[in-house]
Amino acid sequence: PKDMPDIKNLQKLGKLYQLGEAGANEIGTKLENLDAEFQVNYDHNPIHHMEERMKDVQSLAEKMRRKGYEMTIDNIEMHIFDIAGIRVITNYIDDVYLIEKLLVNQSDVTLIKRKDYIKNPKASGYRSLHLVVSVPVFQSKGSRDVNVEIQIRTVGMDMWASLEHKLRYKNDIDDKLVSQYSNDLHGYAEELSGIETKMQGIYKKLNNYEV
Ligand code: 0O2
Repeated sequence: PKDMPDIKNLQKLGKLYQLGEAGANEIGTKLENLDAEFQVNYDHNPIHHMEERMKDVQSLAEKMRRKGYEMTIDNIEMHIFDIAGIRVITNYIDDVYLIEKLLVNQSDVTLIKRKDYIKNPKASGYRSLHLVVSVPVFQSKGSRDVNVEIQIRTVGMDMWASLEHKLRYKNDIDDKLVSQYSNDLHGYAEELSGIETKMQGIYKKLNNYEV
């Protein structure tokens, strides 16, 4: 495609992806360490599991087009914060904010951007806490601050987002059905949120911990 970078820029893009991946690894290790410490000290695992992903170049190009920027390395560095992403799936809702607090309080982590779609869900019903943090990555020629996007959400929110994502990208079913399912899913997001809050209440009574 004509908006894809040329060979020289492709090499620069490769370097950007390598840096991004290193940043995501740094954050991933921090999160694993936090979860392990919680298990030992509080007999509680805030993290259910994590998924790391690098944005594929096609969807990077689409996002640049959507935002109206020419596909240059400078523009990508300046305007795209989610080349490297980590999705953190937590067991309970409070764990989302616990993970945020413990990560952002670390002296080498800087919060760049925060969108709380749990307090303010999207029109679709989508819930998740989105953070962009910057973390230093040590390279042969010194340290570079790298942006990593972190999506933190519960098991229920994740289950919902996967199904809704599938519906969003399915174009072989009729519009009426899509709008009915979207409507149903909007309601289910609220029901799930209610159930997760109630289950968290029981869990907290059974497993008392103070941080
Ligand atoms: P991919 O391939 O996962 O990246 P910004 O990045 O803040 O400049 P953007 O992209 O509008 O602007 O950010 P937003 O809306 O905060 O977050 C985008 C990502 O959140 C999406 O990634 C999805 O992973 C997720 N998301 C946001 N809204 C919804 C929703 O209604 N339903 C579902 N299932 N997921 C959602 P991308 O960009 O789609 O793809």
